[in-house]
Amino acid sequence: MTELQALLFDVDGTLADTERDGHRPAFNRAFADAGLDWDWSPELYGELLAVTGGKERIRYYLDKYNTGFRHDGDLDALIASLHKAKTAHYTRLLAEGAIPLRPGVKRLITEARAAGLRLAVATTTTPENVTALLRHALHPDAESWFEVIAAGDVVPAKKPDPGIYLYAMEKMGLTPAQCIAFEDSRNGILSSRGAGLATIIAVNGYTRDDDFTGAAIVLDHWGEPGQPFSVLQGDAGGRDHLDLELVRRLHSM
Ligand code: XBP
Ligand code: MG
Repeated sequence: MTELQALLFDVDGTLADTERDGHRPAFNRAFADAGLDWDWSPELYGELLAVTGGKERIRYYLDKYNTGFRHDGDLDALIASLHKAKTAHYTRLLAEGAIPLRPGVKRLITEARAAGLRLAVATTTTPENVTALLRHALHPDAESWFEVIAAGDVVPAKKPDPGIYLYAMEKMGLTPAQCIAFEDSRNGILSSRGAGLATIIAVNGYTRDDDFTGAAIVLDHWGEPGQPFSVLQGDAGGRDHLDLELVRRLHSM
């Protein structure tokens, strides 16, 4: 049995519930700044989450939900500028402390660091978004706790492509058998499993009904002592929160 060496974390939906009240309003503010009347409701946003990556999501919206939109200039440039404004709004929201970490995240990361496990991030979101979340929601120095922050356009294809996880492991000199991934969505698990990783899922409001075939376990959240998780799929061996012992057990299954 290969010993567990590293924990690889998705960010959006996994470390924090960022989509509905973070990314979504940031997109809407960027649209309003540009004089566009586009408004992504919580329901519509749930459908747009089929596509990962903010720039890719705007394009998908235009292709599928706003087909009447006409732009005389360079559409790629418009999307890039909307996305830049969105990132500024989103990181400002994080700096204001608008988005907390999900239950159990800080405790597990602290436990993993104390045990000498290596940590990395593998996400489709923009690198500044990761830095801002880690700094404002986890710890001012938290960026330095992660050996690799693999994010955004560093790989040619975003999740569900496995590229971002493969990139992180290559940088760390680790094999999939030495790592475990933490995810929240169908696109996330397709990426992590595609990279050969055992995967722990904590769902959120947008992903509760996703297909998580192949997950080591599916939880409603990571749990805290006194704030137990519910097991939606798999076997937690009678435990009620995700600690390192349970992570190691799930990795060895
Ligand atoms: C996250 C995403 C991202 C964010 C927006 O997916 O899909 O696109 O919603 O980020 P995952 P950007 O959790 O699977 O990584 O606007 O910075 O692209
Ligand atoms: Mg996610």
